[in-house]
Parts: sequence; structure tokens; C-alpha cells
Amino acid sequence: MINNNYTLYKMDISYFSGKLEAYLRYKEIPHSVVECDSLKVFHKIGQSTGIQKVPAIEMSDGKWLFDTTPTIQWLEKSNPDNPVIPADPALKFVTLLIEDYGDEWLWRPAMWWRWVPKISRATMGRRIVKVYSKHFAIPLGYYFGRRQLNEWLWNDGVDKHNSNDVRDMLFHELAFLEPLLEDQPYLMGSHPSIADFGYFGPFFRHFGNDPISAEVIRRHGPNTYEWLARLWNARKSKMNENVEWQWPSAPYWKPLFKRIASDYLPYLHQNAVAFNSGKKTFDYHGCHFMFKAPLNNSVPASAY
Ligand SMILES: N[C@@H](CCC(=O)N[C@@H](CS)C(=O)NCC(=O)O)C(=O)O
Repeated sequence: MINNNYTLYKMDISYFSGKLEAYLRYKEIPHSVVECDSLKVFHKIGQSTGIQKVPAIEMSDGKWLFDTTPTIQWLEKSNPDNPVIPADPALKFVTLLIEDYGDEWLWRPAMWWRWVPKISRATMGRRIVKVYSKHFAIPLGYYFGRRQLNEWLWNDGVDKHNSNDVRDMLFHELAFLEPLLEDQPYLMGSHPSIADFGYFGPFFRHFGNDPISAEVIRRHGPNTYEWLARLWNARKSKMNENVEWQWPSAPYWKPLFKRIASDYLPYLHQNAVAFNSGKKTFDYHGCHFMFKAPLNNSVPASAY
């Protein structure tokens, strides 16, 4: 039995579970694991945290941690070796911004690649419902896939005008990641940072895993594919203690910062303005996209 204070509730196909589990593995924080394979477990999380989402951590003193960004920041305080957040204030800001972008802005293309291609939808739908019903996995998987498609694409601002742009967000990320990961092992330099874990959510459990997109990554993003395995297998005890962060000034960073400045930050701003005016949806206008977005008023994307 593992001697630890933490029980991680997670799902093996979940964006944010992969992100947090990779962090716990890297920092070698002892924990036991509960796979959320029944509604009962989900209800327990909902009752304990106020929100029925994974991952969540139950501590031995009865307290809970949820939402991966503050969870990682909280764990960093008691696990300061090989920090994943740079001390330099400017680099810290950039690193946290990139984490947030990976968490929130890449979930829409992650939903696209999981739920729009038919083969992916059928496979993932069946895989997810199998834990609830072994006997009716085929019809239930079909309905679950349709539900996800509606909820996370068509009711979330994706339509026939912008669908291909959402699909192509993956290729823009690969155009950034490939030369970067050719130069250095992790996004901000020699060691994993919170920016790596933010990008890991959509890439590990969606793009690099799902039936159609995994082949796209293998063919168009071999450095990215390698980074996924490297980060999953990273352990702080195996790494040099001298963390060397790199200031993100190489030319391949520019298109990413342009996307953040002209698409993602305007989205956050317009969302905040709509929230303040009590609206439920808003017409988002960015540099490369337009869509009718439902308000994101608490936590981000809930995404399988
Ligand atoms: N911001 C949260 C997001 C958590 C989240 O959306 N989790 C998804 C799985 S990746 C979930 O539990 N979805 C279930 C649902 O919405 O019913 C975090 O960082 O932990």
C-alpha cells in the first residue's frame, strides 16, 4: 500500500486528468488512484467539491483539491524541488498564459478531432459508455457521441463556416511545436513547466490518442509525439537539478503569441464583458474566428 495523503480521482480518457497525473508523476508525489467508472464516484466528487468533474484529489485530512491550475500551484508550495513555474516574474507570466491557452483554447479543436470524424466518434463513444453499460455499449455509444458532438461543437459556436478552421488549429500548433521541440526537450527549456502540462491535456488524451488525430500527430508531429512520451515518463529524480528556462524569443514563438493576442485574449475579454452584462451567450469576434459562444462563467471547458 502506498503511504500517501492523496487520492486522485481521474478518468483515463480525460484531458485534465492526463494533465494532473503527468504532473504528479513528474514530481513523484505519492498518490493512489481511483478510476471514475461509475456515476456513484462522480456524485461523490460533486458532493465533495461542488462540481462533478475530474480530476479531483481527496486528501487524508478530508479536504479536496480540484481544478488543475490552482491544484498544481497549491502542490508546488509543498513540493518545491524542480519547480514547474519559473521564478522570474515575466517568464512566470508567459508560462502561466501558455498553460491557460492549452487548457482553454485548445479544447475546441480537441473536441473536433474526437467527435467530428465518424470513426473517432464511434470508437470513443463506445469506449466511454462501456464503463457504465457493457451490454448496450454500441447504441449508447452512438447516442453519447451525438450528444458530445452537439454539446461541445454545434452548441459551442462551431458551425459549417468555422469547422475547418477549428480542425486546422491542430496544424497551427504543430507548426509551432515541431521546431521548438527539435531545439529543446520541453516548452520552456530543459525541464517540464506548467506550460507543458497545459499543452499536455489536449495533446496526450485527445490528439495523440484518438483514432484519427493520433495518426496525424505521428505523421506531421514526430517531435510532438516523442515529447508526449517524454513528459509522461519524466521523473524529477532522474533529471538534473539545474533548471534552465529559455526566454521564448525564437521566431517560431511569434505565431503562437499572435494567436494568443488576437484570438484567445479577445475571447477572454469578450466573455468577461458578456458575463458582466448578465448575458448567456455572446458573438465572439477574433482575428481568425467568429462564433456564437456560450458563456464560460466558471471553469473552463468540460471535456472528455
Ligand atoms: N478546469 C477544470 C476542468 C475539468 C474538466 O472539465 N473535466 C472534464 C473531464 S476532462 C469532466 O470531468 N467532464 C465531465 C462533465 O462535464 O460532465 C480542470 O482544470 O480540472
